[in-house]
Amino acid sequence: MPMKRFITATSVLAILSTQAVAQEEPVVNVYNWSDYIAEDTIEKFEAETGIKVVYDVYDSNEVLEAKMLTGNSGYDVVVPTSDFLQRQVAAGAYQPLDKSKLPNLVNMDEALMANAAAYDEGNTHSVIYMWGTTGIGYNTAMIAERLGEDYEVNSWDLVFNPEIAAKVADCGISFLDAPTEILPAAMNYLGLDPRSTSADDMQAGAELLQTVRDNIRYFHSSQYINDLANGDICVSVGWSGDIFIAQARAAEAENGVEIAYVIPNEGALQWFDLMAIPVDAPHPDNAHKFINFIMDAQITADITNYVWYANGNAASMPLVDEEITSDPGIFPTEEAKAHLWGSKVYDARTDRLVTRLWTEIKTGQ
Ligand code: SPD
Repeated sequence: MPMKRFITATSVLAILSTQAVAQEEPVVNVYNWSDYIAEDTIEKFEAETGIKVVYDVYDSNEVLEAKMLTGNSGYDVVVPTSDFLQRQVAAGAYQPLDKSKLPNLVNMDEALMANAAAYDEGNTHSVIYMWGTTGIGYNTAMIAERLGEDYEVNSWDLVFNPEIAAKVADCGISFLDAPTEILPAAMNYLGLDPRSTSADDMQAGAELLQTVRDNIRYFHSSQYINDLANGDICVSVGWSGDIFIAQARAAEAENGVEIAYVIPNEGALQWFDLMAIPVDAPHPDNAHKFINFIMDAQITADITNYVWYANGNAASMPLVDEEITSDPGIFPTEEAKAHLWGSKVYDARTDRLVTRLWTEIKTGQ
């Protein structure tokens, strides 16, 4: 996506100082991923601070990025993923955090924050919200029916090997509508560097995806949670916590559907979602209060316990359910970690190529 907006340091200061003197109304506008917060987080923040939260959701970094690069989104806190954050920071979309207003920063895991600093030097503009992997969720019974009881789901073969994918296509395969995640996974499956930006490598990944295209029922980044939980689809390339939410919803519904999540042996993308404050946020002080509140150990633990995503808050870990901390799909083993790759930031040329390839894949051209 082209950078539509470049904001100078002087204009940033001008915006910030105008906001600093203005009295803020007791409102904070938060824009976060869908299915990504505990049931009572907002209620607790409002009760503790008297600040009303206006909460909107999205399921795509591209949608968020379009708003951030256009400006005047009206949001005070947003939650971009690492690679998208990096280029939005470069475009001047976020204001530096005032760390004196974030005493709960001491709760954060230093090693994870150091990893996140690769995308935002010195963690100047952002704090980790949650992190996860992009792997495969599947309906254990439906896959066993089609591939045999002994078939172990541990490889991208399930979705990228055309013969295997064809055998499970009838019960429904979904892919995230996230080109910067699916294309690298396909490249990795072919033995190429998933972080490569070579046009040839990307073309090869796209060609692989075209060979399985007819087996994919849809590309969507949130619908799969309920569809998996209801048994309406049987395989999703999706985000770790979302698959576990599907698992929990099925268990709650007592509908006999059993869902599992796997980080394939060939490896998977590991990403961070980070809280940041748009440069033109109308309520930056309230935004800092909201971010600080989220970094409270109990609040973050409540979120992880509800959405089944790992967090970057060391102080919260003793408060996270053991069922979650011991699950290798949420906290990967050392062996699995060795095969994870981090998000790669694309320049405008690569971004245009990815967008074109993705459109061709989705439309089957
Ligand atoms: N339902 C919450 C999904 C959060 C996904 N974050 C996006 C990660 C992109 N790599």
